[in-house]
Amino acid sequence: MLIKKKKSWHIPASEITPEHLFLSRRQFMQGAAALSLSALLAACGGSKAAETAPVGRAPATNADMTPGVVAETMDELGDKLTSYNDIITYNNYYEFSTDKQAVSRLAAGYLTSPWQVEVGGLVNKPGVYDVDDLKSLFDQEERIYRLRCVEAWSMVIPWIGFPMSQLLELVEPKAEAKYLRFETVYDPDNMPGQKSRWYTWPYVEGLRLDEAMNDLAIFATGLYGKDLLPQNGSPIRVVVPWKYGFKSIKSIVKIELVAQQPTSLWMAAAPNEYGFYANVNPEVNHPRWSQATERRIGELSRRPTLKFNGYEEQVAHLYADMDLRRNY
Ligand SMILES: Nc1nc2c(c(=O)[nH]1)N[C@H]1C(S)=C(S)[C@@H](COP(=O)(O)O)O[C@H]1N2
Ligand SMILES: [Mo]
Repeated sequence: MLIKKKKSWHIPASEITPEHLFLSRRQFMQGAAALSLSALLAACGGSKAAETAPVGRAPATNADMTPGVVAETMDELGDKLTSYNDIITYNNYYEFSTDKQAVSRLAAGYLTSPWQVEVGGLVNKPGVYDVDDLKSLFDQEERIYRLRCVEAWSMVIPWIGFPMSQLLELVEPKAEAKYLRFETVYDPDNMPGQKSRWYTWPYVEGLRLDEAMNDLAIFATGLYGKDLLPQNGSPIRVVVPWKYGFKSIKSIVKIELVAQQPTSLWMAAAPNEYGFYANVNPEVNHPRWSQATERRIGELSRRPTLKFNGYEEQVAHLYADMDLRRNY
């Protein structure tokens, strides 16, 4: 008898609740207004990010689909690594597409070298860093983390990167600095999704400074023993594993230390659905679906979602005096 195995990336459409299917007419109108404003801004010379980052794309080549060498095959809970193929072909990256299975193709050949990251705002030592220099300045470590998307699917990914705290110590945040604000590259000519009027580009995310100083928070430059591919946020991205995946912002060009809580792209798009903290929490449902369980990519049955995505011991103290229902 021939048993036809479902492809591991196949997920019945009924299980997926895309983050993007929510915009009301009012938000659509705001989006339209934002578009005409950004068109005006572009006419005035474009964004700073577009000037500091390389833009363009190389002819798409056959990307190497073989993983590199990893030190471990499981996370600390005994969950096995998601396959390299799933990690590089099932992606949320709205700058390229809202279709997870189209992102890797559309991002293929996107040029991410050389690449600079500007670190500024409320710091004593602002600077512009070449990603290659960051990689030699700080030891690169492997960190096996669970990634839990707010859409209720998850993966286990062996990242390569360095703790955020190391870069922060280098730039010396001032006493007034309370938050970090991250920005993804703005490059609509090469990122077709950025032509969409539904979102306020560039993608922005933020963390509280003490969250960023936590040892779990890293800047990732690789996974599965190799440099990141464009679809995973090459050449450098944030990874904060106790928060929903959307906090782990890809392909960053700017990090600013600020006094006020930044407004992320998702907070601007749907403030009633996405808050600043976005800590993984099975007890607080998304307004449109349950967060109690999740589907691990490559597995068939669902599993319970863990508070703080299983990192409670390391991070719960950061939120000791907070109401996690109000601060969602
Ligand atoms: N700039 C940017 N960063 C982003 C996103 C995005 O659309 N744009 N999607 C987020 C979401 S919703 C998730 S779940 C993760 C997915 O990361 P992965 O594709 O590397 O698994 O990236 C996050 N970072
Ligand atoms: Mo996500």
